[in-house]
Amino acid sequence: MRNPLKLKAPASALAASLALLAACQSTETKQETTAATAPTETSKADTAAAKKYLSEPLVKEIYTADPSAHVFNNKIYIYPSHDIEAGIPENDKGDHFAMNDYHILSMDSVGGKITDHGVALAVKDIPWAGRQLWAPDAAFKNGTYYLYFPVKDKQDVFRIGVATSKSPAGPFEAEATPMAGSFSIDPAVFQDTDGQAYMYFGGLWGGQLQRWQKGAYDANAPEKEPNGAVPALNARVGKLSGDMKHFDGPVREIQILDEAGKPLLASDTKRRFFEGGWLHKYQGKYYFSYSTGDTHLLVYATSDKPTGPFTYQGVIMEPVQGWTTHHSIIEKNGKWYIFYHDTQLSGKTWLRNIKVTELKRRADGGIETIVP
Ligand code: FUB
Repeated sequence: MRNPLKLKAPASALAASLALLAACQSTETKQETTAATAPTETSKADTAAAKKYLSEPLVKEIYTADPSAHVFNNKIYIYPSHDIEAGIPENDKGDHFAMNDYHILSMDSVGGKITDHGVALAVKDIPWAGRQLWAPDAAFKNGTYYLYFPVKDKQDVFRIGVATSKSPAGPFEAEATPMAGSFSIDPAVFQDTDGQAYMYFGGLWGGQLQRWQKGAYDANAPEKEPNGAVPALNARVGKLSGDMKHFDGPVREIQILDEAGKPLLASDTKRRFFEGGWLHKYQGKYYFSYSTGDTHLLVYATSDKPTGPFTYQGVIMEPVQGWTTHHSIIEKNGKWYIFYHDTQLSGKTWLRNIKVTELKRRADGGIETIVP
């Protein structure tokens, strides 16, 4: 079960969550806040507990998760999920992650003032959507910004939609239908140096990836992935068309291999793909990083090609507080950063807060493990 009690929340953080709850539901207008804001009563009370965390939440006025960060126009834009208290009991399908809209955040540099640009897209404005706006991503091409979002359709099947805007901060207007051939969750779009864009996506359990093993949605498939000494189910990758709104050709399952060149097995739960994929390029190599889900790690694998096969390399981040772990990686002014989330503010796994810290590499390009 996606159990929030895996790691205990500090008592002061739990108290803070009650005080914050009302404010968290209502931030419809543009707001400005600061990463290291003047201390409020809540944050003062939190100081002692916060010391046990590597980084502080980037925003405290709303709950945010699944941060996809990008540098557009020399600013950092963050495309997170907007967590809310929906009052839905927890289950392995993630019904309690019942988000309704997105807020886009921006800052000039890490540590700078954060701007919350208000609601950028809401479920009610997506013609085909049913419920649960999960982890989004964004891209820019030829004067247009693209927001990619997973949401369940009216049949309760996750699909990936695309919405456009002339501003990186939105508001975004959704296309009338989901992307043809899309399914599951957690889209991450990577644009290679030759201009070609790729979308990586997929997530197990509540993300429904295990329901697509036969090429079409299987409503009778188990709620979890196959287990044991069988190849693990993997993320999908598809080339995007020139207009960034369609897949250009077939979507394929990527391969993640062990050190002996064999596919990772489903039983290898500390290394196999679960959800939250991200692709970045460093010194000509492609780094595919992802969450291992029920073992709560962020790990990575590398390849000489954007579509893989990828070879498993190691752990980027040890478990955070909370069940889910999700990240993105960007470079700004020669430094690399990882955006991630935990549940410092609320102690509840479905009410998360985004954070950022520096990503450091070894001389061979390997990523140093972060203890959050
Ligand atoms: O936020 C809902 C889901 O939780 C995301 O899609 C997953 O990656 C996990 O973070």
